Amino acid sequence: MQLHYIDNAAHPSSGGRTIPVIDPSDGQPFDEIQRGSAEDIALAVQAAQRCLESTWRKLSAAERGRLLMRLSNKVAEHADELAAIEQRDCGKPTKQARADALALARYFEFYAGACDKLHGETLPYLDGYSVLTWREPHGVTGHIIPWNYPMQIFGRSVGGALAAGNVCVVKPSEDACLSLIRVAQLAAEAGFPPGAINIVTGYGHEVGDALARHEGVDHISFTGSPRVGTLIQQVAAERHCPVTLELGGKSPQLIFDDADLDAALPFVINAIVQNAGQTCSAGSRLLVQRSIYEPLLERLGRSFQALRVGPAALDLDVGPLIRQSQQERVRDFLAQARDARIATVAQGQIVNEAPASGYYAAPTLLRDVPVAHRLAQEEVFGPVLAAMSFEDEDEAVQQANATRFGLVAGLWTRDGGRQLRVAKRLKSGQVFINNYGAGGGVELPFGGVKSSGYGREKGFEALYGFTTLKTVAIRHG
Ligand code: TXE
Repeated sequence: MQLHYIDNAAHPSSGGRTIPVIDPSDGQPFDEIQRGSAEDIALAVQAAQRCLESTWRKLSAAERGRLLMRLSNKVAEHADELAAIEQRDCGKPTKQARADALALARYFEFYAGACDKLHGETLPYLDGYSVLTWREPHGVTGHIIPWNYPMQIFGRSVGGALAAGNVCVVKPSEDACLSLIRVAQLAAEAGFPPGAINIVTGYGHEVGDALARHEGVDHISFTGSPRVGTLIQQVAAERHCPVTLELGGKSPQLIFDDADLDAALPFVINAIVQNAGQTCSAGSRLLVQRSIYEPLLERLGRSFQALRVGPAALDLDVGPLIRQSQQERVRDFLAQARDARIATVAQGQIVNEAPASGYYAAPTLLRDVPVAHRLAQEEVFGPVLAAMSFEDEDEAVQQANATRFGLVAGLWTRDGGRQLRVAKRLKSGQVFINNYGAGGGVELPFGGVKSSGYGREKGFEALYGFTTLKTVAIRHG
């Protein structure tokens, strides 16, 4: 049985209720988490506030950096343990679970080094004045984390917030809490004072909502669905609390006829099957120049057929989806594709070892998906790639921008002028040219435009979002 982690100690929920933890590989419960309440959130916020006043705000930036570095080392030492926890809880194949644990260590390492590089400025002003700016932490930051990459999203948001001098109350997804409870324990072992990192588990509409509403929370970082992002924004607006929102995407991969296809195809496939397509930056739309559309689909189809899906521990190309409702969601999208007579080019194989009760979905390549169809507009959050063709640069850009989202875009062409022309016209927070994701670099600011949200996490840029700027004007007298 897992408990909340508040003030560097395990806490049962005030209501005494729990939620079962299900293994997505077989659909069976294997643990329980606390079903938290607004009271538990209040307790965690008070712990964070006490920490801020008594210790945290008195630490120098360098001391915060040393703590984060110690935590990075702890996470790296426990990478196998954390990966095993994540594998069972989220259904991640071994390679992905391990990559997530190592990415978490890398986030803490990056933000450890960033702590003492964040500074304000002095500004030229009237004679007789000196004007300076201070970058100050918001105070208590609230972090609402989804289930697709718990460790990575914790690393990028909590890592940045702590580096900037905030203390954190974290509400992980009810579908994926276990690794983050363990990370909070490791933080205590690394020397983080009680109250710096607090974890309260439970349902979004109960604990997440209470966190977003709590007057003592000074900033909210949310990653999740556009629907809940809107709710958070509304709740936060009532008390003018700043928010950072990352709400997913329908990211295009544009392939022009001069592209290096040998290089492109592994990226195109990985971008939609990684984590079973449950990735905010999944490359879920494939836009191909008409002259190479047919041969490319044929090649890609063969690769899709070879993809194997099965239980996380088998470490195949694709693991299960997180829960039954996500599996139903993917099936529903595919049923709509059939109804609209959208043709399937190829599907991967669910291997025999997969128990019938796990939440599996075969990777699916669809062709000629109309731009206005839901499959080209909405996030499936499963391994479903929607292909369509374009004639020229203008049509490519128009199709790429024709959704409400704008998180990431991939662009494949050898033409240097076209690389920059098209990249400038794409409405998205990141553009990858002749690659996709750049290896996930923690240094690279990440976030969207339009319904993909706003604000940036990752990289140094995140620290500006986790601080507020104070202007201090001194008259010399
Ligand atoms: O997300 P939710 P769900 C997308 C993806 C997926 C869909 C639904 O398309 O298929 O959203 O997933 C908490 N107040 N993404 O339903 O509900 C919740 O407990 C405060 C994209 O799982 O948005 C969890 O911790 N918090 C995405 C977190 O919000 C609330 C990642 C996300 O869950 C809340 C996940 C409330 N009223 C899903 N209701 C990405 N951008 O990567 C829920 N939560």
